[in-house]
Amino acid sequence: MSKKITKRSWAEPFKIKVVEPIKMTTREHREKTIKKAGYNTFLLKSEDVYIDLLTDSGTNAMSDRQWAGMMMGDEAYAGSKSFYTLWDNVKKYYGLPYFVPTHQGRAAEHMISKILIKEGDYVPGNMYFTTTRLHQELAGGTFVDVIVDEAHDPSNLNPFKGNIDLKKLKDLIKKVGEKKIAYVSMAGPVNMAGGQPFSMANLRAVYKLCKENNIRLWFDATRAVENAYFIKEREKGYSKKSVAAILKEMLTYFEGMWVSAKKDLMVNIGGIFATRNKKVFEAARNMVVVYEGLHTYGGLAGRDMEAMAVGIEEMVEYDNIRARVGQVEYFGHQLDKHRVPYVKPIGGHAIFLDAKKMLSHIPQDNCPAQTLAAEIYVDSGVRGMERGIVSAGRDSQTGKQYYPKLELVRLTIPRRVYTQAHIDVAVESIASVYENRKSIKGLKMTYEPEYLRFFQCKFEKLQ
Ligand code: P70
Repeated sequence: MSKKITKRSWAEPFKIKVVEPIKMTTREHREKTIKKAGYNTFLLKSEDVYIDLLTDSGTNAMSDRQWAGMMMGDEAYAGSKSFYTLWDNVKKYYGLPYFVPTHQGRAAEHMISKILIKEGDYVPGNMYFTTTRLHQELAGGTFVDVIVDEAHDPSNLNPFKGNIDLKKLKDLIKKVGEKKIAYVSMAGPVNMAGGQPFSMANLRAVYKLCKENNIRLWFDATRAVENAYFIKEREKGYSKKSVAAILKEMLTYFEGMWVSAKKDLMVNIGGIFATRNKKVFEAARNMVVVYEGLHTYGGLAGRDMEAMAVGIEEMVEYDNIRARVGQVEYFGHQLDKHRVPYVKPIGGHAIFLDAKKMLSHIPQDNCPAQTLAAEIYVDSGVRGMERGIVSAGRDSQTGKQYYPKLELVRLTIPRRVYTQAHIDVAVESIASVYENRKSIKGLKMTYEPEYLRFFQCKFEKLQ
């Protein structure tokens, strides 16, 4: 007699129509290619990678509807129909009236930083993000981390480790005065903390505090749909609300947002700058013509805007976001079977291996996460990304090295691209590297560029 089935499986809400071949290489080949790349996974050629978990940015599979939209793109220099189609969906799904397209997220970050930050200002936020902080600093601001302490502890199970610590924010306001705070920069889920969300209750409290002190509140909504999904799953009072309704409610608390559309929107390129503040909008619309292109295409082709418009509709579909986060959860649960340490709770877009724990014999100065990412690549051709001391970089004023508490390797899942079998291969490889950890030695940096060094720096293996 078979056992009674009590729990049903879920599956992806799509089937595969087009495939792109990938191929496994030999260990010998990978040893050569990673050495040539200076042990930096960003410097590998993608043809030398088997399963690419470097990022979910621009690496997503578009739907047939999105591809059909590409054919409908209006490539007019001014007043493109595709721009208006996209603007309609920005209004409808994010609820913000004013919109400027950009070629990707950091272009929108550049604009908001230049518009709102004055020399000597502070920009508090729930943990830094590399490009976000750099643009804030280049505009003359100083980023201040006001995320809850739990975010820095990979094994703390708080379901909302992306929350802002209100006391930290209040203390900063008291110390520097509200006039010195350009805006509060809130992201969700928090990428560098392991894809951890903030709660609606926390957002409401932050909004109230900002309002009382006349401080603007801005949103890095790059993966906001994942945050909305976590609110639905984890926060009291939200289980019956749709992801779309939660997303829209989140946006009511912000003056504006920037988005890297290469994530939630499941396109290969694109960014959004949107706000309810007409003055800020006018400044952005004027700035975009200097750096990006006319305000009705902002560095994008008409077809890109068409694909983004469809992506907005698909990103909030429950089955879609559940399968997306579900695949990350599956990855984590398989790793649990091998007792591999990673950041918990499992985040929205990636598994973040705890390299500090996995390679506890390697001092932080010898870059345990950078080392681990290189070792996994050599073992199986699976590519991940360092998120530790190398990514943290240096204080822009003193040049001193930052020492982040988290030393992680991010294995990011592109949306609608890989199957469960690919995840199984990645899990086996990580488990095997973990088993053989004692023989692994650290790295020494040999080349360091000035900005966002993690993209291009190079290393040598310690003997
Ligand atoms: C990633 C990508 C991009 C990103 C983001 C958040 C929360 C803004 C942006 C910028 C790409 C990346 C960027 C820097 C270092 C490594 C990887 N994140 N805000 O893989 O958007 O890339 O479109 O300019 O995650 O996480 P864009």
